[in-house]
This record gives sequence, structure tokens and C-alpha cells, in this order.
Amino acid sequence: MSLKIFNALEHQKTDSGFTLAQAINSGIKNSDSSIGVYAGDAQSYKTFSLLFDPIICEYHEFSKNKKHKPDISRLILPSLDPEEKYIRSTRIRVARNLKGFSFPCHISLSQRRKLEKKIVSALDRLKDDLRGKYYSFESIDEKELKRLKKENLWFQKGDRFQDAAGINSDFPKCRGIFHSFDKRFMVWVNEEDHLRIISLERTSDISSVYNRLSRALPTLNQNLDFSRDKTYGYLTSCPTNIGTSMRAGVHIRLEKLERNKDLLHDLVRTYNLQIRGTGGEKTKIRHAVFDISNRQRLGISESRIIQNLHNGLLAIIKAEQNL
Ligand code: CIR
Repeated sequence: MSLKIFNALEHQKTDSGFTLAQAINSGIKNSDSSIGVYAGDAQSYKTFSLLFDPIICEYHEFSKNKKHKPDISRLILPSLDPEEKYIRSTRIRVARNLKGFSFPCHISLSQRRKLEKKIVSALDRLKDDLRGKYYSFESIDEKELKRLKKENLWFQKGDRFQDAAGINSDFPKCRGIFHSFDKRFMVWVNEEDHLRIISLERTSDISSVYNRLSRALPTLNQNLDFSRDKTYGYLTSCPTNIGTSMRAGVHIRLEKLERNKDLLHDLVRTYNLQIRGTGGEKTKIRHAVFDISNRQRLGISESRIIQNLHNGLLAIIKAEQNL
């Protein structure tokens, strides 16, 4: 941040009292941050636009005169890995925050409580295969907790980046997860965003995972008013997640490409994807299992993200087979 921007923003505050010092605290405390800033509420994107806009434009390759057009219509895509040789699982998540509440790095305990109640009552209204149960981290028993951890239906207290942003305040109060009885649909409550809405399967069937999510979102939207901006789409704590707020990815085993990392990185760049570690963001690759997902979330529609991911994964699987 230039001194000019710092001077212009130093004494600015959003209506809920979120300051520049809070917005940049994570990056100040963690010099290895790739982004380093978080929004404390929807208004942060306007109040601190001098800071946020350049980050958003660079990360998403977006310009403010471009329109962000959503499209979450259903898709039918050919099977990616019919013999299930490479892809272990497919997961698509979107983030949502509710209008009228501060974001998780700047929310009081009483507001978090109110929010949790509101979200749980909306989740209770889900129908058919989306029906499930909410597990509060405050009241969950040991046995259930062990099961959720074992089945990977769990989120941990935030890392040092989230901690410095203020996201861990009052943890584990008002946090919990909802999962459908078939465990293919899940919602994290009060993690980095008010909701992380997740569809997942231990298959390579991207269409099925995506279509489940595209069914769930309008139903949840009937009872929850999501924070959204005309230019920036859905607003989230981290500016890398705005727009569609969608991260669609697979866990894929690539034994040969692991030994040919340059080729893998070239393909990932060509299709505008990103690689994360086997255990998630900022973790190592174990047993040649890569987490590959879309990089861009703004200025691209939800269905286009899925089609690009599908094309990229087809190319990656082909390269692995040819090696
Ligand atoms: C950072 O700045 O490194 C963290 N606040 C996380 C940023 C979002 N993650 C990402 O771009 N992969």
C-alpha cells in the first residue's frame, strides 16, 4: 500500500466501526501472506476501495467496467474419469454473508448467535436429499465430533492468517456444521464467512455435485438475504472469494505429473486453475494427491467456472496418461 493510500484511509471507518488497521492486520502479522487483507463488512469494499480495488483487479484479472454476470443454471457434462482412476473426490463450495450483519472478523458474540439461529432455521427447511442435521460445536458430544472429524465433515479453528484477521473470536461459540443425511451437502456456519455452502462426492461427477448446489442455493435464498454488489457479486471476508465466491475442485492423484511438475504447472496456468495441498490451503502434497480448483471467481459465471475446470481436468488427465 502506498503512503498516499495509507494517508487517505488511515482514519476511515465503516458504519459498523471497521478500520484500516483491522483490514490489514492479517498481512501485517503474517508477512508471508499472499493477499493480507480482509473485509469486516460489506461496506469495507467501498470505504477501503483504494486498497481493495487494485487487489481485486489483479487477482481476478477484472476491471471495474466489466460486468459480473451470474449463471448458476444446471449443466450436463461428459464423465471426466469414468474408471475413477485419478479423481478421488469432487467438491464445490460457495461463500455467503447475510445483509445487515458484520462479517466474521468484525462481529460481536450476540450478532453471531442471532446469525447462527437464522441460518439453522433456514437449513431446517431444506427438502428431500438436502435434508439433514446441524451439529453445534458448543453442544456436540465426543462421539459425534470424532465421526465428523473422521469423515472430514468438520472445520477447524482458523489458521494464523484468519486468527490475525479476527475470524476466530469467541471460537467455538456459534459455530457448527450442517450435513445432509447422505453427506453430499454440507454448510459451515460462522467460519471465514457466515455460510460456506458445500456440495461434495467421492466421485468425479462434476455435474452431479454442481447441480446439487444449484438446487440448494435458491432454496436457501428464500429465507436468507445474501450480501451482494452489482459490480463485485457476492461479498466475502477475503477479496479472493468475491464474485461467484465459488471454489470448484477435485482431489486428483497424478503420480507421473508429480515428477513433471513444470508440465502440470503449465496446464494449471493455461486453464486458470490453482493447486492446493492435499490437506487444503497452504498444506503439502501427500501421495501425489493434488487439490486442483478454479482460480478466478469474479467476472466469470458459475457455470463457466465448471466448464473451464472440466476442460482443464480433461487436459491434465490426458497429459498424465501420455507420460
Ligand atoms: C493470505 O493472504 O495469504 C491469506 N489471507 C489467504 C488468502 C486467500 N487464499 C488464496 O489466495 N489462496
